[in-house]
Formats: sequence, structure tokens, C-alpha cells
Amino acid sequence: MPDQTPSPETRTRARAVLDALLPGVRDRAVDALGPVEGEGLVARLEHHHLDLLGPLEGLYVTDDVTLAALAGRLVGRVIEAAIDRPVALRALDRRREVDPGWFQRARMVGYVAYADRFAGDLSGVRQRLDYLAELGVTYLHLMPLLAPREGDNDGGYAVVDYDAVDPRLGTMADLEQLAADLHDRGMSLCVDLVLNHTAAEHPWALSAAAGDPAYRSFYRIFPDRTEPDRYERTLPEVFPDTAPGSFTHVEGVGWVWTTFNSFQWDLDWSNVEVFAAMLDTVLALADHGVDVLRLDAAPFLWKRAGTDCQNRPEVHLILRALRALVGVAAPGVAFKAEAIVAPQQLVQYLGAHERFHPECDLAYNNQLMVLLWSSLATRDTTLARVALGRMRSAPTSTAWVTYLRCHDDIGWAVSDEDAWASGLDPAAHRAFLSDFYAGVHPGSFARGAVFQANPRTGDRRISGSAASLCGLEAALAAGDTVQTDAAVARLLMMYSVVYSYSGIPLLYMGDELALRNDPRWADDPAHAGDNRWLHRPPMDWATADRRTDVGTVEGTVFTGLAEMARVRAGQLALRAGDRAELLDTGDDRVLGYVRRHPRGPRLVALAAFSDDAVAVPRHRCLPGFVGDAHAVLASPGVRIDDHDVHLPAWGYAWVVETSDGLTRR
Ligand code: OTU
Repeated sequence: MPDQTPSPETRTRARAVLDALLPGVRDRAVDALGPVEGEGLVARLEHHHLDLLGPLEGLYVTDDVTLAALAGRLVGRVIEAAIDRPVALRALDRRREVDPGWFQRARMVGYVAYADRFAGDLSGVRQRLDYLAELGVTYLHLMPLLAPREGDNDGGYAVVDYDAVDPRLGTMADLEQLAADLHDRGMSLCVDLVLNHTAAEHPWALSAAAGDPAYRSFYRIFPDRTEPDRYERTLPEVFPDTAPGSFTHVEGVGWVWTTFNSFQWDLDWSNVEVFAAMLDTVLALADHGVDVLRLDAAPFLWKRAGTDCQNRPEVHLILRALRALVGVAAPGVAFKAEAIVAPQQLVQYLGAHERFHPECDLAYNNQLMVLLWSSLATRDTTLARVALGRMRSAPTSTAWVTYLRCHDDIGWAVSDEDAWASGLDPAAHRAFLSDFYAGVHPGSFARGAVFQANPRTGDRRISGSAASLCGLEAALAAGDTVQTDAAVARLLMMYSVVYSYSGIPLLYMGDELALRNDPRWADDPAHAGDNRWLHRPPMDWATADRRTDVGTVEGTVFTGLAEMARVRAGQLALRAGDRAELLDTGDDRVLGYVRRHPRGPRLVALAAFSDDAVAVPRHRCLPGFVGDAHAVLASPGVRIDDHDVHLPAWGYAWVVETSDGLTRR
């Protein structure tokens, strides 16, 4: 891992550049914002300057571009964004400067939805905030909502205008109103930012295609196959099935780098103009009231021949510099990395390099997600314990987002090393998981579909809703009430881990009602080629009306999840930012871990990946508990006696010690 620590020379140069900038910045800031806020802005620039100037120097300083000129230009934009920032958002900034761990709180529970599929449009979403509040949601991630290309736009990940909301969803004013409504309720808003590529129809791409050299250099366009061939020798394919290769030939233009679909043109982040343009977008979204930016496909921003063109050190420099700039303009705004990569690479997006450098505040814990599904299929948590135990901790000022399902497929990101260490053959295990979740393995309860089979690597990713993958679809089709109950129990058990393992839990729209795969997913011709739409159903509000009826599947799941959020909010130990300590529970079918907080009782979470009831010995699963053990959350049938914790099939429990050390002494 390259050391990103700035050299003494860089520090000296950075200090000199800062010193030259400060008087002008102070004048402008104090003049526009008054002495108190103005001085705050100056302090933020001083605080972040090394995380800004170090990376900028490494990325963009050339014989023609000096650090002073570049910094002056970018900082100038940041100051103007800070000055334009609405008063209400500046007040929120102040709160978050006082409480920088705001996103780590136990009350944080996320909900992820497509605005149109959830509620029609943005004003529809505003009408549904009571529904989210019922679920205990405090963080709303709306799927891509900036203006996309027409037709197939990869679920909004092909943007034509970063300054406009998709007109079908509303306007920027609607987005601002939604953010304000959320803030009034103590909720925050996360929005996608597609950094790696634009739509082929974006004005930049159109200018590039028309031959404008300034815009041609926004992208990576090659006259012939020489360079593409050279890169492709080491490039993995993201969509091998539907969009093979990483380049697209465009008539009259050349070979365009398109990592994803042919209509998504990769930006060239080695061009400082791309950085500057995206900075403008980031600052604008921040000033519209967005609290968290989900940085889509972050690992892909930098390319280098001879590598897989993911996770390059320069990607981290870009994120660090952007983070520093936003930290100056809008200190209440956080970055969430969407980096579905191996664990050693993943923590780097949270700034965990040789030395810590602030980068993204949040990152998806895709390891936990994959390992939950693996454990569910095998009824064995050994691999989860081994792999999660080996993961490096998230830096204390950051947090994971934990999740079970999202709008994407599930790729079996199980490392060979972890598989072997758990007694599994890695390739065979990945193949088993694909068979199991595609529903073709004998005895499988899951009803998923294979996404992007890659005969070259043997990879077969999986689409499908959480409920269908947990067995609900098959059980209902068979009219099997025992299996229906088991499927519901599996779904809640899996979410009990998501809600208690360290991080912000994300509930994926529809899971709270156990929505199954959408049978009509291919009806829209723009979706028919992408079976991820299987698990992107429209919200079923008729089903939602039964959400409090615990005699129904949806009522059981909805009330179970609402209860989880409520209990979670009251447990300091479930704050993010601290590592979950994995336990050897004495039974490989039971996943267990301890969560701690210095000011609250420790909490042990237990989850049974088992078809049968299990009893785990107290001395193993509640180590060091001397007081009474009390389950603050438990699935029906959980019982704690003097010797064991008894969990029913697919059961779960969160157990705390009722008297702590202080009262005992
Ligand atoms: C993301 O996913 C989005 O989540 C997808 O919905 C988009 O199709 C894609 O970007 C393009 O915008 O490879 O299979 O390490 O895993 O960026 C999905 C990150 C993907 C990648 C991720 C990407």
C-alpha cells in the first residue's frame, strides 16, 4: 500500500501556498459571512489544506500548472459555495462540527429507494416521510435522480445533466424542499453522484464527439485498438454478458473507454478540468441540501495500463482532495464510497492507509453482505467469522454502511485465502452459492437469477429480492406455511445482523414488506436486458396497508424491523465507529459478536443460521457476563437460562448485561 503521507517538502510548499491564499480568503469570507462564520471558514481551510494541496500536487501540478494557481482557482470556487450556502444548511454544519460523529449514532437507520418506484416523484416522497418514520428511518438514500439519458440509462447511472433533477421526478427546488423536510425531522438525505462516467449524450460527450479537443480530453478516446487491446489484457469485465469489453467503437469518434455500458463514457480524471467540473457538481448538490454523496464506482476513476484499473493510489488522492474541498465549503456533508472491492482495498476508501487520511466517511461493507448470504446457504458461519475477523477496522471517525440487499446483483466476493482458511474450496464454494441462489442446487429455498455469467472466470452473480432469496417466494408458491415462517425468520435474522453489526444499517425498499421478485421486471423494454430489475419492484402500497397486521407476512416483517430500529436507537453499544468483536459461540451455526460503548452496557448479538433450534453455552456466547443477561431484542422463542442461550431455527437475539460493573462494585 503506497504511503500517502506528504513529504516535508510538500508540507513546506503547501504551507506557503496556503499563506499566500489566506489574506484574500479571510477578506472575502469575513466580508460575506461576518467575523465569526468567516473565521470558521478560514479555520477549515487551514485544517484541511494539507489533505487538499498534497493530493493536488501529486495529481495535477505540471510545468504549466502551478500548485498556487490551481489551489487559488479551486479554493475560490469553494469559498463562493460556502458563501452561497443557505443559512439553514450552515446551521446544520455548525451542529455537525460540534458532533462530527452524527452519522455514527445508534439512531441512524437508512432506507434506500428509487424515488419513482417508491412514491412516483420527489413530492410523492415528501408525502411518505411518516411511513419512513414508522420504520425508524433517519437516513434516506434516493437512487440516481439527476437527469439521465432517454431509454436505457442503467437505472439513472447515465447522467446528461448534473445540474438538473430528472424532470419525471421533479425539479431542483423539489429536491431542496425534500431535504428541508427531512432535516426538520432529524433525517438526512443521500444522493448518488456518478463520477466515473457520463451518458454518451451528455453535452461534454457530444462536444467531444463533434471534435472539440477540450472535451475530447474529458474522456478516454483512442483512434484504434492498439491502446484498448493493451489495457484489456489486464482489465476485468464488469458486464461481460451484456456489455463485453471496456471500450466502444463510436463512428467518427474512435474507441471510447466504457467500463460499464456502451452508453456510459468514462471520464478522464487525469484531466484537471474533469476534477474542477465534478467539484462544481459536488458543491452544488451540497448547497441544495444533500447530506451524503454516494460516490458511484469510485474505484474506477484512474486507469493505468498493466493493472485492473481499479483502486489505483490516485483514486484515493482524488477522493481526499474532494473531501477536503467539501470540508471547507460544507462541513456537514459526508461522502459514501461505493467500492465493491476486496476487503484490503475497501478500508482504504475510509482513509485507512499506512497512516490515516480523511477520505470517505462511509463505505459499503460488501463483505458482511456476501458472508451473510454465504452463511444462510451453508448453515455455517465459519467463513463469516474468519473473513470478518481478518478485516481491518474502519477508522474511528468513519462508519460502514451495512446492508443485505441493494439495487445491484450479489457478486461472490469471497477471497481464496479466507475460503481455504475455512476449509472451503474457493471456486467450488462460489459455484455452490450461485447454484444455491439461482435455485438450482437441490433443496435450495432461494429463487434468484444469474446475472452476467462469465464463462472465462466462472463468475455467476445473482439477482433477486431478499425475501425471494430467503425462501419466501418458493414457500408461498408451494403453499407451505412452515417454510413461509422459516423464510420470514431468515429475513428478520439477517436484518438483525445488519442492524447490529457496526455501521449505518440500510434497509432496501420493499424488504420491510418482504416483497418478492418483480414478475413484471422485463415489461419495460429499457429494462429487459438487465435482470437486476427483478429486485427493483415498484412499491406495493396495498401490501403496505397491512404493515401493522402481525398475522400477515408483511406485518411480521415490518413490525419486526421497526422494533429493531427502535431498540437499536436506545443502545449506545450499537453506535458505529467501533468494531464488532466476533465470538466463538461454540456452535458454527451461530454468529455472535460483542458491541461496546464506554458509557453503556455491552451488547452481544446472536444469529442462528440453522434449520433447527440451537443452544449455545453462556460462557461462550456471553463471555464475561456476570450480571443478569437480558434480551433487549429477540425473535419469538428465544430463552436464556443459567447455562445456555436457546435460539429457535433462524432465531436472533441482542443480549445486554442488566447490571454493569459499576453498580456491582
Ligand atoms: C455501480 O455498480 C452501480 O451500483 C450500478 O448500478 C451501476 O450499474 C454501475 O455502478 C455503473 O454506474 O460494478 O455491477 O466497485 O461494483 O461501481 C455493478 C464498484 C458495478 C462497482 C460498482 C458498480
